[in-house]
Amino acid sequence: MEEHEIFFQQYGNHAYKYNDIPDKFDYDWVMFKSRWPWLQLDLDIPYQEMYKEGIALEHKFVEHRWNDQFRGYKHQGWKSLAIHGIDSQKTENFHAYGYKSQEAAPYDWTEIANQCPATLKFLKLLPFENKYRIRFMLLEPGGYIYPHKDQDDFSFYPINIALNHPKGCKFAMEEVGVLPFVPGSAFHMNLGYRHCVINHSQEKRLHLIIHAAPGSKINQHKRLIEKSFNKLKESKEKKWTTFLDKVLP
Ligand SMILES: O=C(O)CCC(=O)C(=O)O
Ligand SMILES: [Fe+2]
Repeated sequence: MEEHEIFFQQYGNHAYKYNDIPDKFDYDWVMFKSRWPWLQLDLDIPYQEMYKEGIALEHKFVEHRWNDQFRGYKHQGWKSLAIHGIDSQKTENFHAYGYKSQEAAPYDWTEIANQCPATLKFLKLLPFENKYRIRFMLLEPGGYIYPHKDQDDFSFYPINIALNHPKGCKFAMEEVGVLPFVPGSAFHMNLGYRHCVINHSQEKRLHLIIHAAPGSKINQHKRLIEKSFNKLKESKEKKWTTFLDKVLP
């Protein structure tokens, strides 16, 4: 069996339960100390339009992290196209193109941005002053991404949005379980956990991944995280009361 198959045998049926939601919201705790694997964001996303815009540009997508194949870190059918970046087809991080830091790389809207008006409008409304890489990520039918992690700490960083999410497509984290992606859902991701993706469907899977920092929009970002935190709390409480209604006379 290959590594992604072993990974899904282990974690493919696990669900994650938040057992440690504090009563009071604390932005720094949620973002940097909670070690939560993901936080679903309370955002309205015109994902159907965004999907159409991304998939219309399919001919421009490039094989993502092709060189990793030689570092024992395998994937298949993983493609990408940047709407904000160094160039639409430079889909790797700044190191790969000789830049010393995120800030030193000449990130900007790429030439595909004006072909994606709904996506662009949505991205401009987000609470991020500093935008780095923002990419459409495609996973072909039968495609997979081997288990790997992308950071050494356990804080939230990129946002991953499902523009579609065919049945049979799964994104799982080690020791944690499967992310509850449905089309249009968005998660702040904690990629300190090893993770792995498979597309066991006949359809292409299209997500959007955003690397950005709030900068001067920190207060708006805090509000978004607080709203999302409250939603999470409400959904836990709702589950609990539904459970009590069932077990109590
Ligand atoms: O969903 C994807 O295409 C990327 C998965 C992944 O490895 C990541 O988000 O870091
Ligand atoms: Fe990753």
